[in-house]
Amino acid sequence: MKTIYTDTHRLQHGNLELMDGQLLPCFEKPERADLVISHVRASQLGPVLEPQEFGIAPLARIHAPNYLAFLQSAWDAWVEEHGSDHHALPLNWPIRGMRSDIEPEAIDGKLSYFSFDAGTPITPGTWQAVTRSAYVALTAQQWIASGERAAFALCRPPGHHAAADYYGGYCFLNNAAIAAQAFLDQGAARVAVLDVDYHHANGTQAIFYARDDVLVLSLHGDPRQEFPYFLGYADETGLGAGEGFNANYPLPWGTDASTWFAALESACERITAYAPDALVISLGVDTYKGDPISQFLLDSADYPRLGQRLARLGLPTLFVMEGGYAVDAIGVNTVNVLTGFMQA
Ligand code: SP5
Ligand code: ZN
Repeated sequence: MKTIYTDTHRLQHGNLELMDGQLLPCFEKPERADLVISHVRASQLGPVLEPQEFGIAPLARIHAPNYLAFLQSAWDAWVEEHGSDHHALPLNWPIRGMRSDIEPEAIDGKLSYFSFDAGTPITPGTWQAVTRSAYVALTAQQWIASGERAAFALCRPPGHHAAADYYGGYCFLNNAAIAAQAFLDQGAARVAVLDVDYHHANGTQAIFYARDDVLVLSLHGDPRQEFPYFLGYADETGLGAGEGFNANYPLPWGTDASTWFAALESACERITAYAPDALVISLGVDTYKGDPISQFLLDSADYPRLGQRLARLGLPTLFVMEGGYAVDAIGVNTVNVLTGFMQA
């Protein structure tokens, strides 16, 4: 299996995120992808290739023009207002009854208008890093479109919390959604996106919620207990033409492998019934028992089994890297999924 990767991810290197009442060093840090790529290289998985350039068009198939314009200009606008000593974080959000329909002029207002958390700093290299991360996904998608059974897009920053016009949860551009749309634009009739990251795929869900050409499925920490709290319930099944094409599997804190794999089995049955032309896996390994911000109990030896089950779906499969914060283990766990897939 080919891996697509670029060092450009290191340009997203935030200093601080708001967590547990403190400004803590960012959990979503360059060492994550560095560890994964070094484990890929040490394994027999296959070659590592650089991404190609795709310009703005495939990003604009998913994201709103004013949102892309904001992301591209946000750091410069921040520096003009606040200088470059601190990375850009939002401060307040429009809760019930406040206006959320007008993009403010001031950069602090814009940051809040386009974000949903204070864990996702914008830095000097954010735009460069996030566009290259999307190009990693698009390059891997092209390999599959040209006949590869599977490919691994080692994206960083991750993408699944980003919607058409908002960022958060360490995500800015929805790499998996951009790749899924590319399959459709190249002639696929149906694509399934299965998100196995610990957190709900709120951005991917929102992007495709009213559509029947993308089936979105997500296994995740129950939003009653877990971030992002305001989406990911089981009764969110799609809207209009999209009714029946969204499936959530919320699971409680402390979920172990047997419960998690039972939910995976249900999701896999839904995918088989949908009979998509391609499958995108949003691959987070923050389901690991040692993850510092998550509360599931999967062990490293469980990840090959995930890859094996996905291989049995028999579909062209694009793996897109999402979360996973136990830096010591994320290389092993990620490569375990991929080698499990290859061996099946
Ligand atoms: C891509 C991805 O995995 N994003 C995850 C974003 C999580 N953001 C912070 C969640 C904080 C939940 N509380 C953790 C408490 C740790 N003491
Ligand atoms: Zn996650």
